Amino acid sequence: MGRDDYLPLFETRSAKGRLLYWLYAVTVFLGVLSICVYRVRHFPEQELKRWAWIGVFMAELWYALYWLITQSVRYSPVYRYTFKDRLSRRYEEVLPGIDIFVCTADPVLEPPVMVINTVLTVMAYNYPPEKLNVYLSDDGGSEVMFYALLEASQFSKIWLPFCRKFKVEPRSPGIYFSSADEIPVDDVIFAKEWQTVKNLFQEMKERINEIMKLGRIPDELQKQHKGFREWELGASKRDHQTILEILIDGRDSKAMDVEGKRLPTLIYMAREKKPHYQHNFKAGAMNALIRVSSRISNSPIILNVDCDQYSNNSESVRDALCFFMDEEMGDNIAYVQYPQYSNNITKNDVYGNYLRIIVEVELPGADANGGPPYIGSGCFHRRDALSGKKHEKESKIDWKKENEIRVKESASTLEETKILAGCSYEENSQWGKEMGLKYGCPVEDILTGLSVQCRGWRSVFFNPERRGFLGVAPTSLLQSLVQHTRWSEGHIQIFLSKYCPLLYGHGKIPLQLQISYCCYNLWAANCLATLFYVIVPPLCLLKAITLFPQLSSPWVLPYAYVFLAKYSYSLGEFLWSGGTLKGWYNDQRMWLYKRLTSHLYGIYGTILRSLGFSKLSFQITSKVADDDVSLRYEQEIMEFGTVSSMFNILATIALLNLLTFLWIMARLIINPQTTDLDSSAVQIILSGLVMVINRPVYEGMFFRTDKGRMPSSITYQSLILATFACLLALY
Ligand SMILES: *[C@@H]1O[C@H](CO)[C@@H](O)[C@H](O)[C@H]1NC(C)=O
Ligand SMILES: CC(=O)N[C@H]1CO[C@H](CO)[C@@H](O)[C@@H]1O
Repeated sequence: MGRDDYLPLFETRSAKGRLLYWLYAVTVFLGVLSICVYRVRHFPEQELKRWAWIGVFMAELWYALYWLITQSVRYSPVYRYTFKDRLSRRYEEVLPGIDIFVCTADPVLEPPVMVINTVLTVMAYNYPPEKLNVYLSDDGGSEVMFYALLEASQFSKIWLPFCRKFKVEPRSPGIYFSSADEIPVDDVIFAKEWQTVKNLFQEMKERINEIMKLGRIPDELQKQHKGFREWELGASKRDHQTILEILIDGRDSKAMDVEGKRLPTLIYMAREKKPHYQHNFKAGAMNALIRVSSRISNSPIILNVDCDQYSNNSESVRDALCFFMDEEMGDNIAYVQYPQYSNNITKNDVYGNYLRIIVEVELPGADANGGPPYIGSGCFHRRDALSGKKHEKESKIDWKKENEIRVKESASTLEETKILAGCSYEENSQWGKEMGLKYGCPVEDILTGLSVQCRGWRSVFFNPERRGFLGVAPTSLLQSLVQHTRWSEGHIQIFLSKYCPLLYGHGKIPLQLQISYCCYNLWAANCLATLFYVIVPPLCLLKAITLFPQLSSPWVLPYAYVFLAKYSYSLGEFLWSGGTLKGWYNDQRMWLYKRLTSHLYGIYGTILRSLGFSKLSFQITSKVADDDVSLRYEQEIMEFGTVSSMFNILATIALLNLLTFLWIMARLIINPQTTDLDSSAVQIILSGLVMVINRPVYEGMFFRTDKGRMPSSITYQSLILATFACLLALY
């Protein structure tokens, strides 16, 4: 036992600059109050104006409330740091086993080569290999995926020693070899091996892609493994029995790499699928994995990653263990959530995919309040917590004993284990309710995290400088908006269900944490206020109805202050967390667009569902893009290109503001007396801002000629609609 027995394994630091924050928060709050006073004291007489006034006032009240809610994740963010050297000094001999779940669902949208790259990165963690168990769940039930994994199991015997010997990073062969194209010259041995491994990888990749094109496995390859027999017997994507194959058995001391070192366990699983059975998407796959792994390796810690989220840091397992194994504070930690980054983000991030403020500001804020939500991927779990166990105080874990007990519990045959992944296994059980991931919600991960926290656990957000996991971001506007639609729909459903954090969490988790959840749960609720704010003031402008204070009146000051303070603070936050000015402008635009489309559709979907019209469906975001689209993505040109009602909304609003603005300008030039500039100034500025933010839409409609421009049918429809609305307002 060393001197540092009682030094903690991780450290928590609070953010600085709190005085400035409070100054901002309090003054903005006062500004908002003054705006309310103005709205009440200047309540208009005239009928039409009164309705518009009430609408604007409601929108402003909503914004104020939502702004207050979002302060819950701002006032005291915390940042975590780990001490891996202390971990290995104290616990190297008793490090727990780790079960790693990789989920894939479609071999076309999620190409096998990408999936095995991810698998190889998690096999190559800097961790005792016999303690790593990697499970690939293939909901696509694809023979090609199985073949690819078989190839990966062979390749790992070369790749793992290569990584170990030369400290290769990142440990995804695809990324590693594509980012370092040239042969390293300074080290002859390295250069030689580098070239050999690269060639082997290249050949493997070509073999897999060849088979992918062919669509089936040639007979001579089928002899390589008995697993292929399942497909010979007629397994198809929607109808097959459980396929469970151990490709590398790490418990077997004969499973060795080319240097005679042990290998991690590698398992392929396609849970049973039958038509007419509800499969519950990824949550169903995860629950099957939890059960199956409990009979094979039964490790106390589970990591789950999406198949596109490769590990960019071979130390991530050790980092996570610093939290779970900390003597003081580790016992009540249920999961350690890493942020989801993408390696496809361009400099100014046109589609705001980085979600910079959420990742860098809000999740650390939620961490301080009791723990971040579980966001579905890149998350280390304590098996017990995920399976449904309550947190018990004073439950110290003896990691050495823990490992032994678990190994005993897990002894079953493969045939017995397969039953656990059957379609009917969950009938009349608590799986999907109290055990495992919850079912029935498009964001089942959030709901699961919430219920884990409500069972007395906390969670931790860990965002190391070198990213833990990197995925693929959507590369077109529509993909991004559709992805966000699913999220916002799921969130609002949670809010409206019995799982609403304010009710479900009442008395179980801190109030601040309940409110933190509401920031996201109420995303969709923003759409009405925003729609009102970008449509009604310009129409009122045409009708000469003024909704804001005159420029010369002192009441304009609170508006100006709240506006400037809020946006400067937001810009400050963005730049502080490493963004660019243009990135901020793009991010603001994306939030506006999400509110106008994704959130609206989210609400609409929720209403339909509550009336019983539509069933839950789950769209997988494609991880492949056309060359054309990719090129524009890299040049940060906004991609429209397809016909979608979402674009109709965006284009109509952009045109409406443009037409109003032009009309007013024309009137001011031709006949200045008819317009009261002083009273309408704020509305004119508002329309001007909407135009500034919509620049890419105007370009897409009128100036671009490439394939990603706005489809002309949408331009015409929106033009007609916007003109009609203006005429209606004028006469
Ligand atoms: C990924 O890892 C490499 C080193 O292996 C590092 O240079 C790079 O910055 C990491 N990427 C991110 C986004 O952190
Ligand atoms: C879908 C897509 O555009 N993927 C790209 C992500 O970024 C990598 C490397 O930057 C590209 O190779 C992929 O084509």
